[in-house]
Amino acid sequence: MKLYYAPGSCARASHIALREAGAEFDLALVDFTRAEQRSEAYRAINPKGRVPALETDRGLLTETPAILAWIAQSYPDAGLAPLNDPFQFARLQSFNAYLCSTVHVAHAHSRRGERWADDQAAIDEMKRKAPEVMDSCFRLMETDMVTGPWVMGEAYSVADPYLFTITQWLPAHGLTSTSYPTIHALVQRMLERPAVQDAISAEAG
Ligand SMILES: N[C@@H](CCC(=O)N[C@@H](CS)C(=O)NCC(=O)O)C(=O)O
Repeated sequence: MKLYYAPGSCARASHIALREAGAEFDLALVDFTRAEQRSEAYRAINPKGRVPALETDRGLLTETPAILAWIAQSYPDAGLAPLNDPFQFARLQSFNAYLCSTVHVAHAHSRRGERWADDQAAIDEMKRKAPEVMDSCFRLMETDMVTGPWVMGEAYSVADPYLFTITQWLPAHGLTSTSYPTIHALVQRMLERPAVQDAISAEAG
């Protein structure tokens, strides 16, 4: 297996989950500083031009919630999802879908406005508004979604590395996780986990 990643990107969630699962995999750096994600060579691997992408023996997987669910299902002994409870599994997917489709997209409005507009004024306006939208997403997760101590309650799951990864982006918006106490405590617990420490140091090179 090979995980295509960029340091500190959303690929970190899949990276941590692979380590939690005890999977054997190689890391392949996609260097954003050289725009490698848009290179012909990388697009031949992942036409989306994004990370993460996970090369498996059955083909390429993209989209973080899909990769996380696949890891949890492929390594059931690691206990990374409520695999025997369809309702709880759907709740986990619901949380990860929110991170993917709403929170991550809110974040991208501050850095990748050119995806949605050509007009510089519109791009600037998206950038200006992004911290407000990120804050409202985090307030909603804090009050209505994250049970604590982990996202799903007592059981650690693949939702935790995903939330951890996106929470690391708050300072880019002038925000801090301390404003969301349950999420902040979860981040502190994540930082104590060997899989998280190993992933961070591997990404640092
Ligand atoms: N929906 C995708 C989003 C992937 C994505 O946008 N990844 C970012 C890094 S966090 C990326 O590759 N950006 C490169 C670019 O926009 O050029 C997922 O959740 O996996």
